[in-house]
Amino acid sequence: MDISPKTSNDISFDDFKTQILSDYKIAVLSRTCSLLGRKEVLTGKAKFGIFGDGKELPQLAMAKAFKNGDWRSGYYRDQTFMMALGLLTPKDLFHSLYATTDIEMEPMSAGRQMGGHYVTYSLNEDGSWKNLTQQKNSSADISCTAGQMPRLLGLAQASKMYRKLKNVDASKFSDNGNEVAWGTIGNASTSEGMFLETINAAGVLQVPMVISIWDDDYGISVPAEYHATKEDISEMLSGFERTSEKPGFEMLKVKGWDYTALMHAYENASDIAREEHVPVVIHVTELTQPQGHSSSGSHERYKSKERLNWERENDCNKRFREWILETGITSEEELSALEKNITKQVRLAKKEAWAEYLSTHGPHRKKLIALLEAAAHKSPNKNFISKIKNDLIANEEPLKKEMAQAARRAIRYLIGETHPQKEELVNWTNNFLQDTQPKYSADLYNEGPNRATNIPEIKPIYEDGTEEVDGRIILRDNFEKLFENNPNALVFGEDTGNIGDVNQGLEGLQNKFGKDRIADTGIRETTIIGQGTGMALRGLRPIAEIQYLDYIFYALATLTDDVACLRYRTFGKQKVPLIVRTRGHRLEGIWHSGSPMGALIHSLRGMYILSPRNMTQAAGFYNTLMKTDEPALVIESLNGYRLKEKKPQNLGDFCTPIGKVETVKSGTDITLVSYGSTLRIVEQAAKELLEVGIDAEVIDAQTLLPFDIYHDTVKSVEKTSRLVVIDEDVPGGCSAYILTEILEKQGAYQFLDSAPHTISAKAHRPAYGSDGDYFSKPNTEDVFEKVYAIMHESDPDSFPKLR
Ligand SMILES: Cc1ncc(C[n+]2csc(CCOP(=O)(O)OP(=O)(O)O)c2C)c(N)n1
Ligand SMILES: [Mg+2]
Repeated sequence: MDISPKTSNDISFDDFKTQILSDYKIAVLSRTCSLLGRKEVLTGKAKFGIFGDGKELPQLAMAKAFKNGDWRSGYYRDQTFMMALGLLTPKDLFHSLYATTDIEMEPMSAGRQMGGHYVTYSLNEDGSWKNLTQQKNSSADISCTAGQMPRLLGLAQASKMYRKLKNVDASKFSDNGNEVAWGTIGNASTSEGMFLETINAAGVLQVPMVISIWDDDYGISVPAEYHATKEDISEMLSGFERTSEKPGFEMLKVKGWDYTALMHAYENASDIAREEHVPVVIHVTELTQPQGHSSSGSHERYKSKERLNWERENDCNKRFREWILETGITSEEELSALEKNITKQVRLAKKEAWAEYLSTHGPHRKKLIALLEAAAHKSPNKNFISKIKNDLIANEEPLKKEMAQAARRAIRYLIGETHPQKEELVNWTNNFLQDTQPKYSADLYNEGPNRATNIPEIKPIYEDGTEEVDGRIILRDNFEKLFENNPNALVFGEDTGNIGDVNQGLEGLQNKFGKDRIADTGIRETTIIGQGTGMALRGLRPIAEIQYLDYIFYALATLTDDVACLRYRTFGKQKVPLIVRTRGHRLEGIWHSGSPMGALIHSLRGMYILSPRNMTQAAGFYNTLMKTDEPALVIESLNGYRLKEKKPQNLGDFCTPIGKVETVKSGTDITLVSYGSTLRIVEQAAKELLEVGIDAEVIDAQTLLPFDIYHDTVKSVEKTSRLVVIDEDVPGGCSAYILTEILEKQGAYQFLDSAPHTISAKAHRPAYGSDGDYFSKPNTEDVFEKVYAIMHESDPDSFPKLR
C-alpha cells in the first residue's frame, strides 16, 4: 500500500506520523460525538440528531485542501470537516443538540437550527464585514437536500468575478480570485434538479468549485437504483467531463476509506479549481452510515444483513485504523489509549454542555418558585398556585416553555387580587417573556442602523420644463449611474446582457460596463438566484434578474429556504445583500400577468418586497437598496415601461423610502389603498368617482414587506372612515394581508363607519387578451362600483342605487 502520498513528501516520518495520528484523533473524536450524540436523543435530552458518522475520512482530506478565504456550502454530514478546521468543538455539537439559545455556547445558530448545520461568522458585532480572506468560511446550512447547491455556484463565481473585475475593493473578500468554493452533497440528493442545474451552470461558467458527493449508496431507506441513471453518479455525469478541446468538469472518483487516495484527490482538486478556475466533482464512493440516517429510525429496517456486514467491514474509520497498524505508523496500544482519552474528553464535553444549557435558565426557576410561593401565600387560590409551584419543584430541569406556562397560568388565579406579591410575579413574567422572545425571533431583518427602512428618502429633483420620457429610460439611465457609483454591483439574468433586458431597462450598458457586470445567463431561475446569493455572501452587490414575476416560482425554494432566512438562521452572523429584480402584474395571459404577491410576502419574510407603481419609484428603490445590506425583491410594472414619466435630474441619487406609503391623491370620503399596476386603475376610478361627488383618498402602499411602518394609512382612515384595499392578487391574497395590517396593527377598525373591503382579481389565473384581462383582473368599473356601493349603503339619498 502506498504510504507516501504527496502529503508526506518533504516531511520526516515523525511529522508524517504526527499528521496521521492527528487526523485519526479527529476521526475518532467526531465518531465518538456521533455515538454519544445519538444517545442524547434516545434519552430525550435532545429532540433530533443527525451526525457525520461514516463520512469522516474524506472530510479530513477536504479540510487539508481548504485554505483561508475558501468557502464551504454543504449539508448535515460535515461535522468532521468542521472539527478538523477547528470550527466545531464537541461541546458546540452538544449545545446544538440541546438547542442552547446563547450564541456564545451554541455558535452555529443559538439554538435555532437543529444540529448538523454549520456556519462561520462573516460579520463584526456592528454588522460590518470581517476580513473573509483571513478565515475559513462556511455558508449557513439548510436542511433541504441540494438546497446548498445554487448558493455554491455564486460562492464560486465570486472568485471569478474578483479575478476579473477592475476597481473593486476586494481586500476583505478575495486574493485575486484564488478561493475555492467547496460543496458537499449526499448521493441521493444528486437527483434533485438544483444539483443538476448547478452542475450545468458551473460547467458553463467555469468557476472554482469542488463538489464532493458523499456516496453511501442510500438516501434514508432508498438505495442507489432509484437515484441515479446507471446507478452511478460519475457515469451519469460523464458528459460534463472536460476534454482537451472543450471546457467542462474535472471528474475524480475515489473510495471513501482510502486515506492516501483521498489526500491525493483533494490536493489535486484544489489545485485545478484554484489555479485554473475549473470546476471539479469528487465522487467519494463506498461510504457508510454506521448508525443509520438519523435518530429518527434504524437502518436495520431496510438494509440487508449482507449490506450491514459490508458497512461494518468498510467503515472508513475502521479501515483507516487498520491501515495505520498495517503500515506500522503506530501500535495497537497507542491507538487504544488515544481512543479511550477521546471518549473521556467527549463525555466531559457532553456533561459540561448540559450543565451550561441548564445554567441559562436554572436561576429563573429558583426565582419563579419563590415568587409562586409568595403569591400563593397571599391568595385565596393558594392551593391551585401551590400545585403549580410544586410541579415546578418536581421538575428539576424545566424548559423555558414550562416556566412560562407555570407563571402565566398562576397569574390567572390572581385575577382581581392586588398585592405586591402578585405584582412581582407579573413583572417577572413580563420580563421573562420579553427577554426570551428575541432569542427566537430577533434578526429576521437587520436590526442595526443600516436597516433598509432607515435609509432616508431623497426626492427626485426635476428641472423646470423637464421632458417626459418612457419609464424604461429612467430605469436605464439610473442603472448607468448605479453601476458607475458601485464598482462591486453586477446584474445578470436571461436576456439581461446583450439586449439589456427584455424591456431594455439596461440597454447599452453591457457595452459600457462589460460582459461580466451586465451578463446573460442560461434559462435557470434557481441558479440565477444562487449566483446572487453566493456573490452577495462574499461582498459583491449582485442584482439577479428573474425575467417575469410568474417564473419566480422556479426560484422560490432558494429564496425562501436560503435567502430570506439567512440572517435569521445565523443569528445575524452572515448577511446576503442580494437584490432580485423582476417585472410583473398585468400584461397578457396566464404566465405574463400574474401578481402572486400573497404567495411571496408570506414565503419571503426576511426580505423586503417592493412593488413600485412606476419606473421612477423603482429606480429610487434600487438606489436605496444599494445603501443597505439586506435582501430585497423589486417588482417593476410590466405595463409601465413605455408610459411617460418626468426624468429626474439626480439619477443614481434619489432614494424611494422603504416602509413608507405615499398618498397620491387626497380625499375625504373613502381611503383606497393599492400598489403596482393596479394603482393606475384606482387613480382612474378616483377621478371618475369625483364626477359623482365621491372624493376618494388614494394611497400607494409601494412596499409590501414591510407595509407602512409609519402607520400613515390609519391617519387617512381616521379622516375618511372608510377603507378599500385593491390589488390584482387572488381573493384573500396580498389585499387581505394589507387589510389586516391596517385594521389590526394600525387599529383602524375603531374609525370605520362602513365595513372594510378588498377588491382583488378572480381566483383563477388571468385569461389571455384584453377581455381576458378585463374579466380576470379588477378594472376601473369594479373599483368605481364597489366604492359607490359603500357610499350608497351609508348615504342612499345622496348616492341612489347604481344597478
Ligand atoms: C428537499 C428535501 N426533501 C426531502 C428531505 C428529507 N430528507 C432528509 S435527508 C434525506 C436523504 C438524503 O440522502 P443523501 O443525499 O444520500 O444523504 P445522506 O443522508 O445519505 O448522507 C431526505 C430524503 C429533505 N431534507 N429535503
Ligand atoms: Mg446517501
